[in-house]
Amino acid sequence: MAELNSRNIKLAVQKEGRLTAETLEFLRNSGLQFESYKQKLFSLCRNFPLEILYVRDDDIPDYVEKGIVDLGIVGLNILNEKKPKAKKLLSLNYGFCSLVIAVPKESNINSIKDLKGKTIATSYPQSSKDYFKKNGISVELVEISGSVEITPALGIAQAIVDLTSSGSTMALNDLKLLTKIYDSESVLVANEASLTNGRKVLIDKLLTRFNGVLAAKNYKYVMMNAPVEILPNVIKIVPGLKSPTVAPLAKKGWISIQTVIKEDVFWETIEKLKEAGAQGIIILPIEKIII
Ligand code: PRT
Ligand code: ZN
Repeated sequence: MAELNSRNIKLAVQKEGRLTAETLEFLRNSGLQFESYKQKLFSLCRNFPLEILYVRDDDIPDYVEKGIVDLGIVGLNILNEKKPKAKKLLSLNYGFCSLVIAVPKESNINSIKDLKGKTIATSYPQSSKDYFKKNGISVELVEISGSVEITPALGIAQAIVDLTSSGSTMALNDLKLLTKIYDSESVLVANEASLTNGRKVLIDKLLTRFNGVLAAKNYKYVMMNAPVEILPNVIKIVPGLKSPTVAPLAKKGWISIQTVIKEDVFWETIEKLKEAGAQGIIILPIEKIII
């Protein structure tokens, strides 16, 4: 069992919020074993020298920059806002949202140029400042810590800059989207010194696991039976991550083909394989791919 000591690497994750469940699931899918009941202060992994610290998401960039932790998992939005001196290592493919500018549906603000001189409420002052500066539009920013969506109705602001994912909160507050500032998802970020000192070996081991889980999400494993003469055709249809495995079947002139197919072309590839004469196609999820 791993021990609590200074040789462990430390990873900060959100204690309680939108990213917590998916982050813990991602870590467990990476083969890390730990207890997280009520995520007290930290967990010690049973099978890897890793401590997981549970903190407010806003504190993660600072902890990573200062080396209180070696790694952090946090929304890209928080990194864009806090701009820590730290290295982004991976995008983790969950926690998707966008930072947007929205205005009341009835508003006569129709383009970002119409925002000139207007008051804009946001919890993302730095991202907003950067955006308006880049676009040469001077606005009055009001920093609000929560419920930014209701500020136009309260007469506090004429527009807002806020996160959205489904868009339903905007719709409920009679707001319409004016433009998007950036897209965000959950990311893995590292302390710069931890990437050059003795901890790098452990970080690289974790990265292999994380990349394995991420790559597996993009592929499916497929087994099929086919007449031997269509094999060249099958190889053309399946742009393989690796060369397909081919084995003879008891039925004369027939083979079994096993391969992987990329998620984004999956169904069109399956259709082409069927048209080419493949039969009995079996599709399996992949747990990890180590390249
Ligand atoms: O307590 P702590 O400080 O750790 O958490 P928090 O309350 O600051 O953050 P939390 O848990 O709300 O969000 C954590 C992270 O989730 C954010 O930093 C983003 O990276 C990500 N994320 C993904 C979102 C959303 N989707 C999202 N929809 N963060 C916030 N929202 C808000 C949105 O602004 C709106 O108010 O959720 C509401 C519902 O959104 P719609 O568009 O689905 O209606
Ligand atoms: Zn927060």
